[in-house]
Amino acid sequence: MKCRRCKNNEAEVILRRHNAVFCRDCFLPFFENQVKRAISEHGLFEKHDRIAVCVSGGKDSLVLWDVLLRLGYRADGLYINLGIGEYSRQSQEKVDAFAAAKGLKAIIVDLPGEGMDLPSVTAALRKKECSVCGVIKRHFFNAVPRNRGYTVVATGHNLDDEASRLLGNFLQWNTKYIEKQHPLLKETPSGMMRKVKPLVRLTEYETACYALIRGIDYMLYECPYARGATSMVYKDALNSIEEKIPGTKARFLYGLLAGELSGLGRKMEGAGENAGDTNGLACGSCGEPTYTELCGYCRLRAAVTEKREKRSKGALR
Ligand code: Q46
Ligand code: ZN
Repeated sequence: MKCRRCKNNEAEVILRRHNAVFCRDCFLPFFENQVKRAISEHGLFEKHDRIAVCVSGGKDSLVLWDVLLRLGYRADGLYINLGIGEYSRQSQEKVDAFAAAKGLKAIIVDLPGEGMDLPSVTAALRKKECSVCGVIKRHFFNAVPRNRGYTVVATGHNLDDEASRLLGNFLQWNTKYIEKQHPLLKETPSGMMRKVKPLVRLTEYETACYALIRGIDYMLYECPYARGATSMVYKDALNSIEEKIPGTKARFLYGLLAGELSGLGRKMEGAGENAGDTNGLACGSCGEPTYTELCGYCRLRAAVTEKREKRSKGALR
């Protein structure tokens, strides 16, 4: 089968939802055009913006960093070392190697260095890993770019991530979370950074094809705590529908973004996570926007310190 674009090379990428097949060379401009379209359709950022790309060492975030650089944006990687043993070590290696190959250096937040590695924090507080991880990521992915003068925070969420999250939110009737799903969450006066998802028009398969063609060496293993995540159930369900009815995922998500659900999509524009501005309230310890005296992360750190002090006093008795 010949590539639909150049009509010369053998096609290697098959996109049933677009009724298209591309060779390697022609797939890259297709991919970049989808990213450009997401950026312009949702007004994600401009050429003068400074973008902090949240990188995990996985496929999507490294692909995002790569494509933004190729499109000429000022983008730097931001990695959080969660201290999850071999998984974190290998993930950081992938990020460092990717950056070094481009003559760049990622910004690294080193939680073990702060005594806040995820396994010991969750053990001390007897909390679930992913909920603590969420507090940590929300904090550093806002505080670090903000303190370093970035104007935008970008994440590698793709069409599969967003469509499966939407399905999960509908099935549970979590309508207030649906409002947070927009690819653009605007910055707030109190200091919530603008958050964007430029890969929202591209599937897992398409980002994997881009990574392969561009020779991006990414972390193949999932975080050990990701096992049994319900999001995988929703992804599998959507994949089996997509298999029979190509284009379903895209229509499902874009329909919402276009405001087909009683104007909910339009209501979401720039709303969601960042809509609840704290009206100038800031954490007494780190200065991040928060409704309470201390932000979620500083409360977490204080609780861990207290537990450790109690334990060491107990051990001395
Ligand atoms: S939340 Fe949970 Fe992920 Fe954090 S602890 Fe691992 S699986 S990395 S996206
Ligand atoms: Zn704080």
